[in-house]
Amino acid sequence: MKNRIVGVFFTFFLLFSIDNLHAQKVSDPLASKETVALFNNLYSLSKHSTLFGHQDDMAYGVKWRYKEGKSDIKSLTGEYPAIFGWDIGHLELGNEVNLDGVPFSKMQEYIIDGYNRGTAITISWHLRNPLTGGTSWDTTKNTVTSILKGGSKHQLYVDWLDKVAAFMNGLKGKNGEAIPVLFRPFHEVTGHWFWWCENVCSPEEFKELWRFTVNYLRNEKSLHHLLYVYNTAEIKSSHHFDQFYPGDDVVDVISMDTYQHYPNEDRDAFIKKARSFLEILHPIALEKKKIMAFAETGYEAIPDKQWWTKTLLPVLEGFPVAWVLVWRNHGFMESTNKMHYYGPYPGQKSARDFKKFYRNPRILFEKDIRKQHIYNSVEK
Ligand code: BMA
Repeated sequence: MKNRIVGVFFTFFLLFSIDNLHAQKVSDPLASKETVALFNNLYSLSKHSTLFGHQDDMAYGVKWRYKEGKSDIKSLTGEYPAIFGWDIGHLELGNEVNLDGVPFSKMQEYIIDGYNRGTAITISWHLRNPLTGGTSWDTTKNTVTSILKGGSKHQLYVDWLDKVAAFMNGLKGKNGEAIPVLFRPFHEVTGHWFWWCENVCSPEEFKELWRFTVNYLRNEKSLHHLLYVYNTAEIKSSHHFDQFYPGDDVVDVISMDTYQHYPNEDRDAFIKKARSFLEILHPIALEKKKIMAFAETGYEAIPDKQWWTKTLLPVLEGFPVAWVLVWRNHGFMESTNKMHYYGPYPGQKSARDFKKFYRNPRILFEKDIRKQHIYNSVEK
């Protein structure tokens, strides 16, 4: 009898351990409890739901700037998005505003507001070229080499990381807890337009840069409220994805960005392209037990009145995408002489269709996500 009881206990213990061995896990062993909760909640929610996100949503929109409580998405649906995207480009210069003119002090307030609403926060970083002083789009060769250990600009890069750490440390909830951030540095690595992209940076250099960055923020600056989002542009194969992948211990989310281009890309072509990338990500995310996301997308000025239900929803169909984020609503852009926005607003051509998209039970907005209490741990 005693042996049988021991046997039963042993079996349960074994099953429990095996299950734990295979459970999804945040990459930072010291991650704060809200950060672990966010990771676990997004991981499980993604099986049936996708958070809708918008870049710079609270700061400005088409034909308005900095109006308290305003948001193009909210004006249309009555709700904010479920995830807010922000960019800290130019923080490294010590500037007061980011590369698109958003004051960092306001950005911190918006992030805190978003967190208090129970929504998720993601941050990208269009940092300047540390070698030349140019923009992120200055693809001078060997820029990455210059900031790696031993490089002429390494110390400058470390100083920049100190500024990032100070900003991240300023994000605090009501009880003094750090606000978890889905941090997406060095995005679109498989593109060819940033100084860290694959055309000007080898896989080894990229991985070293990523690992240095994460380890510095995690171990030297003791930031334990960041989830790291690895992000590609176009991906041709799982091998292509893997080439630049810096390692499971420094990545929590795997994601890609892709946009529909006017006028030479029709609906079917875009759906096919975006799905082909997600098809590559999907088995990798499953195998690694990482969260999967569609970190940036959109169709500039949304010329297709059914873009949301006839293009974006079919792209997502069948994939456990935790969030999909559309880029910023700048409005009229002097430099290009055209409208630059990706989210709808009242009266916009796709507004009606967006409301349909909003009502789709799979797509989550502010109120849905608040109910999920993503920063509270749950027994899985
Ligand atoms: C790009 C455009 C730019 C902007 C940059 C960073 O896609 O929106 O105008 O400066 O993102 O937000």
